[in-house]
Amino acid sequence: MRRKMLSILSMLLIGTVAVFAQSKTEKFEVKGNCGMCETRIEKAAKSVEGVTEVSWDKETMMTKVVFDDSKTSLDAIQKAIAKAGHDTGKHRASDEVYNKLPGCCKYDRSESKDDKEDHHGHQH
Ligand SMILES: [Cu+2]
Repeated sequence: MRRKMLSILSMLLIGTVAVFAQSKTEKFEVKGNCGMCETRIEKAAKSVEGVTEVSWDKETMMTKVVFDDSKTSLDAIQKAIAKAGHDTGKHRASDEVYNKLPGCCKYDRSESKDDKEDHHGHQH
């Protein structure tokens, strides 16, 4: 009888922990250039309900997000960032939004570098 009570009690405890442990931390890449991009990316991610923390690093282009797993998903967050003009691993920003970004924010989005070589050559 006592043993049974204990196992019920521990099951209850595990259940309680699962309910409260919904805060998830994830990292993913977001393309960007400067401090303005940082503001834009973080603002976009924070506008998603359930996101509590965002930080984008312009050196590594990695975004760290903390969010409530029951309210939103990594996919929804990346979608919101893409909507603001920044490519993420899962979602690509539309050309229209990308073209509206300020000049300094036009990050290099060429996956195939073949057709952009002429920018780097300085032969005269
Ligand atoms: Cu920028």
